[in-house]
Amino acid sequence: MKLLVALSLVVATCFGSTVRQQRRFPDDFIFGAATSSYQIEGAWNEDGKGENIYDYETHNYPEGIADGSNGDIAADSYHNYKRDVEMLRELGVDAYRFSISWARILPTGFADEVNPAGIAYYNNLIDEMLKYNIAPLVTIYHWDLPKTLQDLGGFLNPEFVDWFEDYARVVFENFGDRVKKFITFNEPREICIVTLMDTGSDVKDKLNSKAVTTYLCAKHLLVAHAKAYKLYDQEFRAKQGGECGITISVNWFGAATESPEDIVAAELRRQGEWGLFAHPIFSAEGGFPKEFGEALIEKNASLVLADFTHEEKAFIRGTADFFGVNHYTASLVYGNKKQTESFLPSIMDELEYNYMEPDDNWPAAASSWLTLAPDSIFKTLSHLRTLYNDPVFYITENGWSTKNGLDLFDDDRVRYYRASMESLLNSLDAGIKLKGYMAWSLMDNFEWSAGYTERFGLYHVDFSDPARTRTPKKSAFVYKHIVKHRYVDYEYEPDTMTMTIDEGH
Ligand code: GBH
Repeated sequence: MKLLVALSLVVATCFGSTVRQQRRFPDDFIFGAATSSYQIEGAWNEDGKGENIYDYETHNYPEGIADGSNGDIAADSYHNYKRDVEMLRELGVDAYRFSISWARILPTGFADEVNPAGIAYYNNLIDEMLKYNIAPLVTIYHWDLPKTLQDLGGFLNPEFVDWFEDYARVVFENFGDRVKKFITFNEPREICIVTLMDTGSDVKDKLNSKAVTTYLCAKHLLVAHAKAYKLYDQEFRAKQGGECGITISVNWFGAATESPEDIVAAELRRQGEWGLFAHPIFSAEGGFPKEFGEALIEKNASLVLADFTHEEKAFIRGTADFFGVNHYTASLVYGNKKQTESFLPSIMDELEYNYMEPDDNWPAAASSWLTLAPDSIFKTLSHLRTLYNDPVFYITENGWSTKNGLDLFDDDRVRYYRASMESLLNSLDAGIKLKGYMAWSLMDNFEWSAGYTERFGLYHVDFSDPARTRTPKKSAFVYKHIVKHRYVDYEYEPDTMTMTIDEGH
């Protein structure tokens, strides 16, 4: 009897693995994990760091954050970076995507005053990673604008493009000898449409009361991106030999049915959600997306005021070595229903966006906006590939939220990551030039307006413990297994919840 059980187990295991092994990730596919400075670092006013807009907003308008919290200490990665690298080694990943805090290295926002302690922090982190062959993927801007620059109008001031170029130069000069992949901006859409709405103050009235600010922000951001890209290309690439791209949030927006209205509405939604930022860089003709622009111009809307000049279009076109995609979820768009309630009275209203919602059958995460939609990475990348002539992609974020609490057995997150892996494999099978995948997030962190109530980490962080102890969740073990064996093993269960570092890491 015992023998029989044992035998059938062997058979089942062999069968399982031979089937799965037909779909493997190539050896040079880069697996990693991601974070961002404000969400993990803490040390908000230590060692000469300047104040940024999130310091300011969370301190002055805590009511805008679900639990009234802030990133003053967060996961305290400023003091725990060695443990962070140890976690990356435990996972066995090839890369770590983190961001630089602008105000930590340039406390006034301007490049004439560099903070040596800030530079030292990132040098230490990078050097620690490189000891173990973990490649840094550096996001230059992940939302934490120096407050001084916001006071001068932030992204709405045309000078922004020069401030950013100067800042990018400091980053390339100091870290480019060791960092071979730079991302200028994380999620322009969230910067120009959503981010500031996330915080407590009524920034909507202060600076986003008209859609024109969205388009102006987009325009300045894109020119700043292009300037930084050209700076890298002309002054650093020859000696540093790296690459520079941008990360855009691209969720999948599909037509709810095959009806022509739904199809048109979905296309317009895609253009307004991410085409606004992707089209100027990745399309052959450049500029804001055509149908979207026409729809707005017809309504005499404010895009006209912020459109690109012919020179700007040409300047921005083609300025990315890769397309970073943050992908989380999908929605179905209905052409026959207008969105009744939009969360900001600007771009949505101008366009009279059509209604969208996830399918009822898609499992829901702790975050209201996040569901597990079928094969949505593949749908997204296939679409982008066709539109933008087959660029190189990295998935720079993808992940699942659970509620606050010590929930180490995160089977929902495991299910989500496994589904993502299948969708990545579908993309690779189709010949899409997808080179890597970063899980969001390495650890629980300050989830913007949700504070610490929603958690995305592969590692749990105890925010009530001064040591900010990190503990691997089940998903960390499952991800590690995938990274190591290069396929998705549905039978795999960690037999202990104690992590070790494998040889060679
Ligand atoms: C990413 O944004 C960010 O890059 C990262 O910093 C963040 O931690 C991660 O995702 C998880 O959220 O609450 O209905 O108003 C993803 C895009 C845009 C998703 C803003 C949440 C708020 C929607 N995010 N959105 S709502």
